[in-house]
This record gives sequence, C-alpha cells and structure tokens, in this order.
Amino acid sequence: MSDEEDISGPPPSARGRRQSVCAEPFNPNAVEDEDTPKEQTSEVMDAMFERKVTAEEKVIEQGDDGDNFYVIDGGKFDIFVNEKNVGSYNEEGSFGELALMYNTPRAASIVATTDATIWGLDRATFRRIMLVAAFKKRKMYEEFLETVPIFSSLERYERMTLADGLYSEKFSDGATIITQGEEADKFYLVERGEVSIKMQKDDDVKEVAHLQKGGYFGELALVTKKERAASAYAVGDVTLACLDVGAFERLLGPCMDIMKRNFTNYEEQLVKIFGTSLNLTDVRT
Ligand code: 1OR
Ligand code: 1OR
Repeated sequence: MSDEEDISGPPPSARGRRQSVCAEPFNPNAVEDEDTPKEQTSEVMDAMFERKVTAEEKVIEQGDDGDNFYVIDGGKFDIFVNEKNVGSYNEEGSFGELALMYNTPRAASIVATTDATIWGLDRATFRRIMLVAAFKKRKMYEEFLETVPIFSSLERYERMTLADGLYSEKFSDGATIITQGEEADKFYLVERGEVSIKMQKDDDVKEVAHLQKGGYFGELALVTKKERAASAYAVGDVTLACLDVGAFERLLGPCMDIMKRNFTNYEEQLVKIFGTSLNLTDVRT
C-alpha cells in the first residue's frame, strides 16, 4: 500500500487505473477529528465489532450485497476481481466501502492469507457517517475552490458538486505527475506546493510553466483528446485535487471558455520558447 495518496472517495469508475487508488479509498480516521461531533465518533466506535478471521477465509465475496465495511487491525488479505489477484492488504487499510457507498454489488473478493483481526461497521452506521464525510469534503474543498481563479465565475452550488468529484493525491519532491505523450485521464488543481511543467521537443527539455496553489493543469489533453502536451513534476511536497475526465466534462462546462482562451497563450509561448508552432491545441475530432 502506498501513502502517496489520501483519497476520500473517487467514483467507482475511477477505480482500477492505479493500484494505490483503491488501497485506502475511505479514511475511517476522518471521523475522528475536531469538527466531528464527539457523539458521532463514539457512535462509530460503539457500532464497530471485532471479527477474528482465519487464513484462507473469504471475508467478502464479489457480487454479494454489501453488509459491512471493515478496517484491518492485523493480518494480510488478497484482493480478487473475477478470480484474478489484483492486489493485497498488508496489516493495514480498510475495505468494503464501495458497495455501501454506491449501493452496488461487492466489486471484489477479499480473502485472508493469514489469521487476521478486522473491525466491522454495519451498513447503516457507515452510510450515516459517510454522509457526514461527504459533507465535510464539500466544506473542505469549498474553501479551496473559492481561491482558485479559474472557478471564480462558478456558483456556490457548482463549486459544491465540483467538490464531490474531487479527490486528493499527494506527491513527494521530484515525483512525476504527468508524462508527456501519455494518455490523459484526469485534471489537476494545485492544493498545496508547486508543480513544474516541462516540455520536451527533440532533445530539448524546458520548463514552460511553474504552478502554485490555485493553479490548474492537465486540461489540455482532456479537451483536445490528444496525448499529454507536457510533463508535470512535484516541486517539494505537493497535494493535488484531481477530477476524473467524466466529472471534468460534466462539471467544468462553465469554465471551458476560459480554459480554451488560455490555449492561445500556450501556442504563443510555444513559438517563443521553442521557436516553432506545433498545433498543440486543435481539438481532435
Ligand atoms: P466493496 O464493498 O465493493 C470489495 O467490496 C472491496 O474490495 C471494495 O469494496 C473495496 O473496498 C476493495 N476494485 C474494487 N474494489 C477493490 C479493489 C479494486 N481493491 C480493493 N477493493 N481494485 C484493485 C486495486 C488494487 C481494482 C481492480 C480492477
Ligand atoms: P495536458 O493535459 O496536455 C500537460 O498535460 C499540461 O501542462 C497541459 O495539459 C497544460 O495544462 C499544462 N503548453 C502545453 N501545456 C502546458 C503549457 C504549455 N503550460 C502548462 N501546460 N506552454 C506554456 C505556456 C505558458 C507552452 C509550451 C511551450
């Protein structure tokens, strides 16, 4: 499991692209901070029940209805999707939230590979707490979104639905966020830290932009449906708010004109920086 990311709920369609996305999709500690009412925290604690599991026991069967959400207290587990081992949990993490959040059948089977101890939380309590978590998520991102220049024209309600679609990813200094030439699947906002955008042309690599909190990137390839035009790297520790392509298309219509206007700027800079025009921003049809 990676601690690159702290994700509090990408939609199910976002799953499967990156191993770590599913590793910690719901953070049960989120219900334990200051602004969660004490009664609510103790309600969760009271509702949680300990379950001992023996090696090879199947805790969750893919396709079943969801009953409980589980937090691992100790032990190891394999994750199977369509009988294929797609990952594992090693002594920590949580699973079983998807079916409860989205009212869908269990998306994977979870099998203990050692004797293990897990803590379960029933569906009703989980959902009640999740609603609180979703509310908190809106609140948390709303403040940030208010500071993002490109969203200044959005209505409050539009920013809230946008917050529902966002999830945070963390990158440490020097980590690659986007690789030029790759296929695009999401849009990024800089929540914390700085991001360096570098473009390679022939043997020449140049920094073409340097983004700070409130900046955005990764929109170009989503709009043009081309490969990524540049690479993005973390400068220092970075937290990004991400939006998957579907939500981007659904939610950012109102900002599209501003984004497209900026494409002209990319083209102009391209000529200045590399001395060529590249047809960067034509929309592929
Ligand atoms: P659930 O309620 O659907 C099975 O029950 C649980 O397995 C699921 O919630 C997640 O908590 C957990 N895809 C779907 N579910 C996963 C995955 C996963 N990993 C863990 N769970 N993938 C594996 C990624 C490493 C994607 C596979 C394509
Ligand atoms: P993307 O999806 O293509 C890389 O992934 C991102 O880098 C891109 O979206 C933009 O959001 C961002 N030219 C192209 N992409 C740029 C540029 C840029 N700056 C930031 N990005 N230029 C710099 C203009 C100041 C022109 C390059 C010479």
